[in-house]
Amino acid sequence: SSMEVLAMPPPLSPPVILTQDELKKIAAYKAVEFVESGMILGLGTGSTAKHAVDRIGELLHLGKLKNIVGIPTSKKTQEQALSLGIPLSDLDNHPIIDLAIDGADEVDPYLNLVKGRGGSLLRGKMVEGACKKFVCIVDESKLVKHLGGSGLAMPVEVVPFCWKFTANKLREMFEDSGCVAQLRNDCKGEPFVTDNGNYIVDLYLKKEMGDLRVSSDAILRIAGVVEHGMFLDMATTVIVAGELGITTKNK
Ligand code: ABF
Repeated sequence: SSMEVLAMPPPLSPPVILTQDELKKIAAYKAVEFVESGMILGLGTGSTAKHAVDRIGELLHLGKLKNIVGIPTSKKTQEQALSLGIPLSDLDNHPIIDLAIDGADEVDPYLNLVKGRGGSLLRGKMVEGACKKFVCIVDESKLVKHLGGSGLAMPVEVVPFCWKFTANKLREMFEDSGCVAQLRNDCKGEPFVTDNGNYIVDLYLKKEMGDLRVSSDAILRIAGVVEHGMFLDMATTVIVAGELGITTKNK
């Protein structure tokens, strides 16, 4: 019997699927291209910003960057930067920062952000508020049409003193949006404590919030509130890494 030899189709190169962490790293490395020697740099927090801080440490060691001063946005980033040998200082000594690079949980079309789902927001808001340029780095999963409409938490940092009272004021404020206000717990079921010794109340809304500026101001008027995770009109650039490439959005 004869054997039929079938022509094999040419091998297809497998599609390159990047993991979410690889996308975060791509956005982070792109942002570090904005860093120049001699800059005072705000160092962000979270799994995306971590790649940027690693990269800055690497460029310092390679001698490609010189005379950088880092201003960390959390204790965790402070530890990371110290372990990388990045010289550090603070806002008291450097009230004006050249550039900050940090992640976010949500980014709307106007470059407004939600931050703090990872637990850090107050130090970041102080540092990023003092920056000439704030480059936010995200993978495309963070893009939303409206902040707070994703069904995920809108974090509010509150003083521990009578936090239930404060949480209830917040819930009442957004009652029309079907708000649930929940104290954030750590992995042991104890209240999560921020770098500043405060608690976080996560707001879950069934409908997106109305005017963001009005909501922001109203939240900040509640006495027990320290700060919230909406970063309105702060990012000057957002770098988005997606399956189809990198997009840079400028204000
Ligand atoms: C911090 O990192 C927080 O403000 C924000 O919640 C988070 C984003 O984390 P990741 O990059 O890990 O998604 O800046």
